[in-house]
Formats: sequence, structure tokens, C-alpha cells
Amino acid sequence: MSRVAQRPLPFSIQQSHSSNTFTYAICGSVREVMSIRISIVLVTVLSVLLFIKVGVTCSSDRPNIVLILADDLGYGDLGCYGHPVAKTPHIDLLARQGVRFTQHYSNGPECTPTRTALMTGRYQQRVGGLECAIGTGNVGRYDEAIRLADQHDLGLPIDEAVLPSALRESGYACGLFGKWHLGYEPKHNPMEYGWDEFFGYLGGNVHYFNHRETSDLHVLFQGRDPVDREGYMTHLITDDSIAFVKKNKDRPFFMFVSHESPHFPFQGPQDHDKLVTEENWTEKNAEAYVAMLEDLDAEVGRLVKAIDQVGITDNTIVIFVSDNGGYAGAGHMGPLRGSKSTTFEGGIRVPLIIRWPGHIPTGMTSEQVCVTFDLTESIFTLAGATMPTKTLDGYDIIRHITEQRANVVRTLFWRGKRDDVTWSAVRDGELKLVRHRKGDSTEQWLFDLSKDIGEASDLAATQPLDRARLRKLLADWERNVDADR
Ligand SMILES: [Ca+2]
Repeated sequence: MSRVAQRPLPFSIQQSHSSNTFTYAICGSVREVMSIRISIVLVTVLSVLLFIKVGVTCSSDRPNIVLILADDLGYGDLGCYGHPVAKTPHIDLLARQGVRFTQHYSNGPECTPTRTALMTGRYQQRVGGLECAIGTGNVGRYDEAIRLADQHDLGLPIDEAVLPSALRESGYACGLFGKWHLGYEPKHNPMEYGWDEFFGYLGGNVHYFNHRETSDLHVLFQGRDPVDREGYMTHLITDDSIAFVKKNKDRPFFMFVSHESPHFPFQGPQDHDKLVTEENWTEKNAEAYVAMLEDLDAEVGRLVKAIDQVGITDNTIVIFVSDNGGYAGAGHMGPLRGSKSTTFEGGIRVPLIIRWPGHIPTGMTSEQVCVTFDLTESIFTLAGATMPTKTLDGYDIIRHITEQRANVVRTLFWRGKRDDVTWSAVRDGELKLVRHRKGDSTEQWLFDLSKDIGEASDLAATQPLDRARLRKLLADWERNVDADR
């Protein structure tokens, strides 16, 4: 007992000594009453001080979150995922320092849909008009999107976007650097969604050197204002990201580094003088593509070095991920079938690497099936942010890793639209149903991914019960998300 009583308190008691001295000058019952009152006041004051101290400690202990999103980076586009040519030592090092996922999916087979899921933490189909990439200059590309564009409403509705606003409310500094692609209208400017800082472009892709869209539209913004900058897009994004890290290193921050690379137009950092016009905007160039990948890798390395140099390595989660599969004929999808815009694996299975020294294992490979909005769920939890009233669809994948849980079985859905084409898919455990509809014609396939990662053997005819079961899952899910509009 005496040893416990002599243990130093976690706060100073000098103030109580001095107050107690004061009480001894008062005599009789008055002295006792005063003593009790003063004690109550002291306990209250100390409780408040302790609470404030604990609160401050928690706040400064909350991790920084750096989310690096590559654009159209295919499953096989990194050295650590088997690219045959490109050298990506910095991203490979991140993988060795953390966890590399082999079954991570983007929520959409294109840019806008995946980014919608990232910002909302829910299936993007719960929001209208965002199941296809918004076209250059704010163009809707399927019926619902066209309707919304006509009424100047094509973009992410403010009340659906929860990620930056919730983190900001919980005390995080929030910065977005690079691509937005969730609306061109002023009411859809990123600054309206809770970002403290934004530098980047509103649409899907720009010329890497003059930063204009293929239509010659000026879309580069600093906050709410149009801006002109000199330099290669990937480098400008990194420059502003590093400045944000230095500025906010002493408080919790969430930074969304939304790279353009390696999306077309295919211009490497040395291609200043290459003539890029509307005619050759999407023209493939293997050499330029590799140069873009290697430059992206170097810029990720430059950013991570800056994070390490300001001394916040252990309290900063770095996530590297892609928004959809690689562009056909340019990106590498490794053993996967298909490419961007399809719901074959090549369109949606993408690299994901997470580094958080001291909290998650190093050099680990995870086969846990996961998807973009799992990152949203994880970030919410890490930031201690207040969960939105709408239920998020994700699974906390970072907690899954930190607690080293056994892999869990997932049932996940995809649907993307463009013109009269709809690509859909459902993955339930290892079985996956893929459906392609164009006008009135429908094709569908059933695959067992545990044996057939390349989706080469269609089981639809030989496993009709599985096919029917997955079709029903997909139909039920479509009814559910469409009812949310
Ligand atoms: Ca993309």
C-alpha cells in the first residue's frame, strides 16, 4: 500500500499543497466545509487539465494518412507486381516495408466511379450519374449522366462526400493534390468538400506540360481559382504534396496525392517537345509509358523521403493504390484478362501497398480480397472521425492487417456504364460472374478465380446453379443500390 501511495502522480500536486496550506488557517466546521469545497474545485480543475492533456495526446497520436492514387496503373505495372521492363525501386521498397495486396480491387473500372466510392465510402451506384468517367469538359456519357450534365448537376453531390469533411471536422488538415474528376461546375470544386488545400485539375486528364484538356480547356486550379504553372504534372503534384507535409507535420493530416500518371496522353518527363494533339492524345507509346511509370516511382520516392526527413515516418500511413486497371495496349495487367473499362480482372484488380512502420508487418503479402471503399472505412477509423449517418459499405482493411486477422470471405459488386454498354460483375468467395450488355445483347461468364486467375475457363454452362445464384446476388444488389438514389 505504502509503495502505491508513494508512487508519483501523473500530474503536479504543488497547487493542492498550497491550497491545503490555505485551509489550515481556517478553524472548526467552516474549515472542513471549505476544505471539501476546495478539494472538489481542485479535483474538477485537475480532471479538466487531465482531460485536456489526454485529448491533446490522442489528437497528436492520430496518424497522418497519405493516400497516393495512380491513374490507370495496371495490376502488372510495378516491379513488385511483375512488370517486365519498368524499374520501380521506391514503390517496391514501400512494399517491402509494409504490406502488398494481391487481391485488391478498384470500385470502378474507370476514374470517376472509383473516386466516388473513395470519397463516399459506399458503392458509387448509390449516387446518380457517376458510373462512368465524366467526359472531357463535363460531358455525361450515359442516360442518367447526360440528364444531370444538362441541368448542371453532373458531379459528386456535396452531402454524399464524407471523407475530407469528416476528417477536417475531427481536426485533420486535408489536402488534395492532382486529379479531381468529380465535377467541373464551381459548386463541385474540391474546396466545397472540406479540403483545406487543393492544387490540380478538375477533369480526367491533361497535357502533362501545358495542363490543358484535349479540348484545350483550362482546368488547372489552385483552390477555387484558375492557375498557370510551369512544369511536368507529376512533379508539380509532388512539389505541392511535399510543401503540405512540411507545413502540417506537427498536426494530423490527410493528404490525397491524386496522380495523373500513367494515364494518357503518353508523355514522359523528357517529352517537352513531343507534339500532342487531339489526334494522337491516346496513341500508345511503350517507351513513354515506361518513362512515366519510372518517373512516378521516383516522385513517390521523393515524397516518402520528405515524410521521413521531417521525422513523422512511424506516425504516417502511406497507401499506394490505383483507381482502375491499365489502358488496353499500354498498361500491363500481368496474368489478368481484360483492361480498363471492363469488369474482367484486368479492369478492376490493381496494386495496393500500405506502409505503417511499427504498426503493420513488413514484407508481408496479403491475399485478403478488398476494394477501394475499404480504405475509406479504414481512414475513418484511424482518424477517429465521426461516422456518417449513412452506413458505409467498406471493411476496415487496415485493422484487418494490424490485428493480423484471418482472411474473410467477401461478396463484392461492380457496374460501369458508357453509352449503351453496361459491364457488371459479382465476386462471391472465389466465384465471379461477369456480364457485358450492349443494347439488347448480353454475354456472361462464370469463373473460379482460385483456379483461373486469367478468367479463361467459362463455367456458366457446367455450373448452372452457381451461375443462377450469382445472378440473383447481382440483381438483389442492383435493386438495393438503385433504391438509394
Ligand atoms: Ca483511371
